[in-house]
Amino acid sequence: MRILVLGGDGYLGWPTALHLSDRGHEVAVADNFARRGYDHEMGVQSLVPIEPMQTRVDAWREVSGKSIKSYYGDLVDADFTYEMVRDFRPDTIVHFAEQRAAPYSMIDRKHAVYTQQNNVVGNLNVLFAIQEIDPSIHLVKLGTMGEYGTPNIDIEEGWLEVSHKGRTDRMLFPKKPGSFYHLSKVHDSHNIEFACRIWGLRATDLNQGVVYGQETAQTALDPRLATRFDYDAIFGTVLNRFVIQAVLGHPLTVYGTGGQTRGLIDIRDTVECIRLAAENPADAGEFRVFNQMTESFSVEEIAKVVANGFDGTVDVEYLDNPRVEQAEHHYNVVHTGLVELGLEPHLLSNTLIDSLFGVAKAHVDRVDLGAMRPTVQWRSGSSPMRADG
Ligand code: NAD
Ligand code: USQ
Repeated sequence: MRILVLGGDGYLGWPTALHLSDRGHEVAVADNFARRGYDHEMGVQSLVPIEPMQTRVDAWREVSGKSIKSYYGDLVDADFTYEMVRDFRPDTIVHFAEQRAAPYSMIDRKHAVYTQQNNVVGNLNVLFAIQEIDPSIHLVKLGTMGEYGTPNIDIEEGWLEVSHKGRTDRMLFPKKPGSFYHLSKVHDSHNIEFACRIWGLRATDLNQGVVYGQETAQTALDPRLATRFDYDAIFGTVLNRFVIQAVLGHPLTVYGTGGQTRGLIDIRDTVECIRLAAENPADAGEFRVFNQMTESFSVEEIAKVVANGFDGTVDVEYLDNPRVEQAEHHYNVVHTGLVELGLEPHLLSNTLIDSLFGVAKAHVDRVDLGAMRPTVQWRSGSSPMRADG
């Protein structure tokens, strides 16, 4: 299969490209390197050093004998997007290429507008390119569990049978997202469902939970193949941050009471879910949704898992929650679709945590503590990016 990975320089896009190439697919990646630009903007860097794209693809060719083609450009630029799709002629497009940090989208008006423009317009350009160039291309789009929010009913896989005043219909599951970033994903989902319904496109929307971990079978083959590992309060995700905080002797920063519950997934399962979705495409006209998560934990439980796995003292600090989220709530998610396709989940275990502690310890001198504590306040409308900024 010819698979084009948009956002192929990112935390998840790069290991996914390697995994698909390893499985014998013809892979190309595309990126505008915006993520490396946010690092400059915020004055931070990935905990694990990452190589430029050219070095990455050269290293992969050296290690595996396989080549990955690379496109440099911005999906918001429709000419670039169309030319790339015409040139590579993919069977599947895997779309990771969005601004993905909730706190970044909540810094101020400028960052909220950038996030929604980048994400919604880029995704629309991809949809139009597919429709005009080859409507049989399967779009595998990264959505997020946060599109649903935390409703007081069980969360289904994308669709809900609704009975109202004696009549029933199958509707998109209601959305109650928690940031301008999460809202951009809701807008994307609606645009994709519309394109499937009106143009007959085929798409899989993967509502992914919070990802943890840093290594996959392929990235571990050579340090030049490493993917990024973010720890700062804007791009670092909760479990990865707690691991690094434990290693630093920094208290784990639990927001609020830590009663908020989220779906989680191991990075090794992320890359496998993408392969399964790509190799088992949605039908023409089908908007298929999978909830791409394997376990649920409250933030306090995540802190306990990390503290119990670490061979040293770990303190937990309960901070006033900078976000607006429910402290205690119902959370029961259906996530059987990917398991039915063959996913065998890696569940959160001390083995993984141990290897993550090792990664963090090896690079701990690269941590900038000024970027550790949360500064972006959901209620404020305008926040500094860093404690010292
Ligand atoms: P990331 O920021 O590391 O990677 C995204 C990549 O897309 C970056 O390399 C960036 O430069 C590129 N990009 C952004 N806008 C672009 C544009 N307009 N044109 C071309 N390239 C562009 O993010 P990630 O953690 O790898 O996440 C990838 C996707 O998965 C995102 O869509 C995110 O919403 C989704 N997701 C991530 C997580 C997680 O925990 N990391 C969880 C659920 C869903
Ligand atoms: N949290 C803490 N302490 C921290 C960091 C986070 O208590 O130091 C809490 C947050 O309040 C939140 C939860 O942990 O309740 C998750 O926060 P996060 O920053 O790990 O994840 P989130 O902002 O939800 O975003 C991440 C990715 C995003 C993806 C999303 C999946 O950055 O791209 O869409 O996870 S989901 O959460 O399912 O929507």
